[in-house]
Amino acid sequence: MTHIDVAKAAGLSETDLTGGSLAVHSPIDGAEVARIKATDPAEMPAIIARSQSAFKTWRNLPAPRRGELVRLIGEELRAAKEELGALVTLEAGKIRSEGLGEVQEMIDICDFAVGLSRQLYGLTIASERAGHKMSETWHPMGPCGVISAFNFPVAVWSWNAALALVCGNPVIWKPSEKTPLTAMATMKIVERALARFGDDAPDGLLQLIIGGAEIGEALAISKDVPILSATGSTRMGSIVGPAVMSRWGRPILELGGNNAMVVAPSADIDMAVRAIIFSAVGTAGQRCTSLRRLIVHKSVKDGLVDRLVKAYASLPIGDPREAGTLVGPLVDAASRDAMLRALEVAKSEGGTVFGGTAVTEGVPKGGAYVVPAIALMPAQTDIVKAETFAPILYVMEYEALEDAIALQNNVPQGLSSCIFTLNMREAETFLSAQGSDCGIANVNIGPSGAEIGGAFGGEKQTGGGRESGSDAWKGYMRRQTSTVNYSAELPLAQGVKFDL
Ligand code: UN1
Repeated sequence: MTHIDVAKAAGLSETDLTGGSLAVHSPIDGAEVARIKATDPAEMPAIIARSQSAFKTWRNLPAPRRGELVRLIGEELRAAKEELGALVTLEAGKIRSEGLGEVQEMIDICDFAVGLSRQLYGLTIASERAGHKMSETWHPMGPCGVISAFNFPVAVWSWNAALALVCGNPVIWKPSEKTPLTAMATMKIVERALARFGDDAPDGLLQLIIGGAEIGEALAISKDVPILSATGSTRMGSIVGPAVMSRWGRPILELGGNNAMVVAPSADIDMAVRAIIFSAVGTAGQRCTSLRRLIVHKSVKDGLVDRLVKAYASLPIGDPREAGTLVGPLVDAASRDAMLRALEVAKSEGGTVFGGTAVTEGVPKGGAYVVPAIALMPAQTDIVKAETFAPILYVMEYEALEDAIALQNNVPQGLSSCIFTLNMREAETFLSAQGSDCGIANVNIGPSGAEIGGAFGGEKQTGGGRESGSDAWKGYMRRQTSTVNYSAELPLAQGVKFDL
């Protein structure tokens, strides 16, 4: 199938793919797939106004009815899974199984949100005053902006949109400029669900805007967009977060990760090797949750490194559409160059590097393919503390668990982490208050590939936001505390007397 055929099979028409000024390239071979129309920044006020007006209707619809729309979106996604998954592969360069997995993640969050639509639970609270009732209720907030990154071009939108919708909020989505086609195809799927849902869905409930920083900024500065969920680099978040907060909006930030695995002496090394390979080289190291640092006990380090170096030497690198490929391309040449530069720095900081070269043979021409790298480091140097969005695994050793945990925590980012150990004391210490400081901490599982049922996000430079499961929905609603006095007295709290 040609690139155009893949895009058309996912529902995009000739008109969608041509006549605009924004060129879309496939990381597979660098070929131009489409030239699409970008959103004129001058249209942003009207787009936001449409969202505000949709909010006035949508917030009044009972939440289970709102959930019905999300159920239909999930159904349409199931029907379109193959085609949308193939487009994710084309536009983001993921291998087939990961492209499909991304769509499955969208389906999963839709299922979760449908159930949630009947469970937006509040509280009743014991009042200190006789004849008084206290309660807590959750209300819709208003338009929710979603800025998503190229590496999960559609799933990140769905975690936000599925929750925002059942919570009563319209959504305005700005995907990465590198991956607008998957977003456009997702909107076609959404349109089919909206058509089945009927007239209850207001115009402007789900909107897509395409372009660069300028339109993202319009979302960040508009007081009519009370929630802005942004996924991407710490640099982007450091601009978006303060902009949203300076006008008293609510940012939900999911930024850089620098995820580590501690491998303890008792670890099941066979399992650790498999987990390391998936989490360090899967998605070509371009997940926020990718494994970037291996902190290995001295007693097992040499054996583990030998096995990894051998396994890395036989990684199937190449066209992500081909069965058997495990490592597809990086998103573009700039990403590859950043990886090669980081490895030079690692060497200058005393590192010994295996792999980490550009691949040009046996791969489609025009793509940025690399051999994933292992870098043995003498210490946690500056380059190890930085997130390079590519398959580089820095290896360090430790002797006492305390030191391993200190190393794990001593980076600016705080997304995901894990320990491989069969020792219950070590596992529980890693998960305890004196353990990992990350939003995600796993035992005998790699740091990537989280299920949607848990809250997803992390601390420090990761931004502190939570999306997806658990009670992350509360981030999309406003909390209201109500005290009702059903007595004929007017007692004041804290026993204050104030009688005239
Ligand atoms: C991301 O890279 O932005 O946990 C999200 C994971 C996926 C999500 C990654 N479920 O790896």
